[in-house]
Amino acid sequence: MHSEHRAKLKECFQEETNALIYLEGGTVYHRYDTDFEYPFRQESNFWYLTGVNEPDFHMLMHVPSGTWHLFVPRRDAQFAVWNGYVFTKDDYNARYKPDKVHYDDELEEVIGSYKPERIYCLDEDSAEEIGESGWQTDDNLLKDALAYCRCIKTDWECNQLRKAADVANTAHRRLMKVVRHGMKEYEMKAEFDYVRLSRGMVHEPYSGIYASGPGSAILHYVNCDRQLKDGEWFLVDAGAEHNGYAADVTRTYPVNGKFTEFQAELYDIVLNAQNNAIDNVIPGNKMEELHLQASRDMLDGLNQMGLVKGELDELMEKNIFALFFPHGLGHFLGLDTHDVGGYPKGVEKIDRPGLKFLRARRTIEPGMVLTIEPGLYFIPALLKPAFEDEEKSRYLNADKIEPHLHSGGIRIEDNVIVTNGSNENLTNVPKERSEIEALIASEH
Ligand SMILES: [Mn+2]
Repeated sequence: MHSEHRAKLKECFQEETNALIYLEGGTVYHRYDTDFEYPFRQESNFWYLTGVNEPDFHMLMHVPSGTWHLFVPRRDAQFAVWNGYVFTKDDYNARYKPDKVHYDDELEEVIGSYKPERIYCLDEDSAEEIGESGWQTDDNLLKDALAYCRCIKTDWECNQLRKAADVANTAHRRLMKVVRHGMKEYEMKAEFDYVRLSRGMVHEPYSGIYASGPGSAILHYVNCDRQLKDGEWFLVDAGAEHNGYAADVTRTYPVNGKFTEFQAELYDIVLNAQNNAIDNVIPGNKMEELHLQASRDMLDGLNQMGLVKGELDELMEKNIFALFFPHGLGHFLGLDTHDVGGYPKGVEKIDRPGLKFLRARRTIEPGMVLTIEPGLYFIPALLKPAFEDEEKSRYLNADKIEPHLHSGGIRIEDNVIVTNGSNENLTNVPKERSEIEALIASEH
């Protein structure tokens, strides 16, 4: 597993005759100037290459031979008093199976023994530190090389993602069973976290969003304290993390479990766009094409509902979709929720409303893992100025939009592994209206 990752990285530097790769693992963070420790979670690149999820480690890899060295912290007895144990080099050797294990104060000596031509570092800071002894460093290539490797998942990685997805699926189903008006958003979070934690997944891959009513149109809603009200939307964007690998799933449904006619029409527009996009997550297609197609599908739906008006091509050209769908269609998923590899060298972000934040722009290949998450939102901060804008206002039916301006929004998000010619959807949570209504009704 992690040896496979190191072998992939070594391939990227195959022209090198005597180079080293150096990475520093993560450390513990404290809350401001206190002794409150945030739970430790390894830096993703370090975890990817070593499998070590403990603080204060370093690693070196000699490129031509592939020999990898693990540098472990030299702890004193006080550490054991507060943290339980002090492990020896032999303990770490058995646990992580590096080619060589050393204490961290031996780093300089080991580097010196190679007399490397160049040392590849992840960032400027570590390059500066390592370069202090006069070694030539490069902080440019390693990050891109790791992004290139991490973007295509191995079978083992896909299995970790499946396990995270399985727990996220169960937790999302539970929320559909317990949702009812009068509950607080944090009670919904508690239900989700109960499933996640009781399955041993202590880390959240990202701060979940538990948003009702108008909060469902706030893309990074963090409040989590509002009461769920009859007739409103509830949007939950929450996942799980297994061995560092993330699930990232969103569902939106009416708090009372029954879609109104208006909610149903709007919901089906998003669902239809999402299903179309997932069908097109196949090798050879490009993420931006999928994004534009989903935007077009949803604009077409809004046009048929009479919320926007005009000829579809013209509406697209005027970026009217971005008023209702102001984020990217999806992103890579892996050790990071917004995983690396979205922009390979030479591909720039497109400076166009709605596309600017699209995190994954590259041709789809087998082994990539993506989220597909279209959404439609009534965001007063975007729509109100648009009503006043001479150019945009003529494409908007303000009279029909205004009554819904504070009703929130809908997002539906699944996680998809690209396979040869097709894909595997890891998310198995009801998203058809009839399935959602049935599940919500089942426990009431
Ligand atoms: Mn996402």
